Amino acid sequence: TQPRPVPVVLDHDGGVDDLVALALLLANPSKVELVGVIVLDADCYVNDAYRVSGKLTSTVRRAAAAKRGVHIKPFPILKSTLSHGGHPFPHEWRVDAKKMDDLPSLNVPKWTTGWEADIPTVPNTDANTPGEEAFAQLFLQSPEPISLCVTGPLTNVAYCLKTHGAAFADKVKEVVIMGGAVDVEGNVFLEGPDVKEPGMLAAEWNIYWDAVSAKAVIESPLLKGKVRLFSLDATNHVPVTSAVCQEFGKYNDSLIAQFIGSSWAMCTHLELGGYGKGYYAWDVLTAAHVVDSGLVEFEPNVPITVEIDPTKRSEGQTRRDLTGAHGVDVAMKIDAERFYMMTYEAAQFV
Ligand code: AGV
Ligand code: CA
Repeated sequence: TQPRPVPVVLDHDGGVDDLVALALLLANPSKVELVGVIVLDADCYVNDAYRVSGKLTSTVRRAAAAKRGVHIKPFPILKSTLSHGGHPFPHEWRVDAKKMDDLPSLNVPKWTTGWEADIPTVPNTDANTPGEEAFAQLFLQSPEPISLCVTGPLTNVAYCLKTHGAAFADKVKEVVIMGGAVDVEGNVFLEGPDVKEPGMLAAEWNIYWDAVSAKAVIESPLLKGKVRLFSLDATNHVPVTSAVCQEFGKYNDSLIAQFIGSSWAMCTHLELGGYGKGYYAWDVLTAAHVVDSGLVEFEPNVPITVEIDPTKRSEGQTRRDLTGAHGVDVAMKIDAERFYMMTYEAAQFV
């Protein structure tokens, strides 16, 4: 008999790959039961990414019921009110969710009309409850531990730990995080008048955006043994190339293939270099682990410390710290072929 699908919450920040990660989770209802999604105003403008999350969810849910007789339970989609002014993501990246909101595959009337009404609220919360608190309540009110997949900065999770402590942490089965760069270069390339020094920084963007929250989560004693880190060490193995993108043309009769293919097509120009230096399936790989835990081998219990000193050039760096009390599991060996195949399979779901 099939094992029961694992309950999963996705905490994302509306980048192209965050939303492709949501598509991957939605397309695997026999493995994953999404019980909630929260959107953070980091690598997006939160209202755009909220709309994309809602329309994508309604599209896959309604099409799965109509075409496959598969019933995906509705789940809350929340907007975090938290922000962090320090290091905003570049505007050119943050507008990607707005472009995705206009994709034809997300605007098929029968799949999206009235999508807002498909979204339930979290029990015991109302319209005045901030999204991050409703997110905490998803865990507190759950009868069983939930797998938490975080594909943006760790701001919401740090809020939950700070506000609810062990009551929250006890309901977390594992926290699977896209973030950091352990043995490889970071990806925060900043130049300009407001930057300390031009050139490469040591940090990865999700950690850099809110290093204090990242430190609180990655070094949390309450989450000991539960943190799995998908740093650039792993995600560097899954570039989004034109060849990968064009493969989705084979499945163009499917809505999810159209959605992923056209979303990736907005990113492949970064192969050419310049600012940003390539696009990767960072968050999709991270989500793929909760669908199929056989995809990745971890280096277990790596003691990691997060640099939070804003006067240092290495702010946001995640480095090995041999004096650390306990470590996190860091994804190191990736079966990239198997990963890409998973995305092509998901593309054909509806
Ligand atoms: O550092 C990777 C994280 C992932 O969560 N994000 C993008 C992914 O959603 C920030 C980022 C780094 N480089 C980027 C990013 C780029 N070239 N475009 C957009 N976002
Ligand atoms: Ca992201």
